[in-house]
Amino acid sequence: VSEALPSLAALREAVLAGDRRALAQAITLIESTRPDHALRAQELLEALLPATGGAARVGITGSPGVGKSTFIEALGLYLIQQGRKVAVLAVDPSSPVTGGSILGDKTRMERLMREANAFIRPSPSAGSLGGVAERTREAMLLCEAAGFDVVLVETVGIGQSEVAVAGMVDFFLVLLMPAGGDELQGIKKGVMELADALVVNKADGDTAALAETTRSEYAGALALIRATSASWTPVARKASASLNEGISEVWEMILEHRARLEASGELEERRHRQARAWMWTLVEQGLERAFRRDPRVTGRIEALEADVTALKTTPAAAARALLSAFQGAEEET
Ligand SMILES: Nc1nc2c(ncn2[C@@H]2O[C@H](COP(=O)(O)OP(=O)(O)O)[C@@H](O)[C@H]2O)c(=O)[nH]1
Ligand SMILES: [Mg+2]
Repeated sequence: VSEALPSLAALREAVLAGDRRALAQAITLIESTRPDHALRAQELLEALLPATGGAARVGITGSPGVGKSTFIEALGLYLIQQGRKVAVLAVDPSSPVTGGSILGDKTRMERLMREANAFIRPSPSAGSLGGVAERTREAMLLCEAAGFDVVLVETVGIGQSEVAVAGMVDFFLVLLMPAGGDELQGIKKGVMELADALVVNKADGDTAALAETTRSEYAGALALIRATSASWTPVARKASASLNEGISEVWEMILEHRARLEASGELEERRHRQARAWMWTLVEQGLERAFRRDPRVTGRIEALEADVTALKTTPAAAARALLSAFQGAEEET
């Protein structure tokens, strides 16, 4: 953050007024690694908290090439036509080099980018998945404070990022490729269990028939998974993002899910659960940082690790030794 930042009060007002430039600056502030920025960012978030929570939060995942960007652009443009304001965020810890390859790849959502009611932000470029996810979550709150009523969070379907994104949204959608026979391809059971819907994309041209076969296979697979909600059973659909087919239907489905979970109280409960889990994630991260930095711990880590590797002590005994060193230090300070 080289440019001078406006005062917090000014930034807060501008974000609340829906100023996209201010929103971008605010997100830059939360992504900054400077301690003074981190303090200001937290102050800003606190001040904006009452204005958050108003968006439909939708996570979208899928393997590279499945059509996430094309789908998000089609959905975003559709929503803007409906009078919505749409923010697109990304969690992409896989590519620190490009600073968010997800949104920087060949489909850049150029049409969506030109819309006054759209805001697109690539993944933060630095940090662990935990750090990236944390900042995306905060960015989502800022988008809500700026009046965006739909937040689409994109993540690439590799590693643990789906779990992180599913843990910050109201609806988690998995995009899939039309694929043959027994290769219920790519999708891990764990991801399937997170999904509120599976959507087979590219249901067009040569792959139209295959998309339908794939969809019905996934529908069968979903039926074997126990539903996690009393009011919603995950479904398998198909769409063609490039032909703009099935997009409005996907949105109707998301609204239906929303209406049902709102009526049953599950939507509120889901968000409460996510907020509590987020707090504990931060506590755990903070504790681990403090632990690793503690002088009484750091001095002993190397030797204990060596003992564990050489089978001179058990991991449990080594962990106990480190923890009591840490706790002893805590009590004396
Ligand atoms: N036939 C067809 N191609 C699509 C569709 N959606 C995306 N594609 C193409 O698939 C490729 C990858 O799309 P992209 O949106 O960049 O995928 P991402 O990597 O998941 O973001 C591009 O060449 C798109 O034009 C679709 O619905 N039908
Ligand atoms: Mg993409």
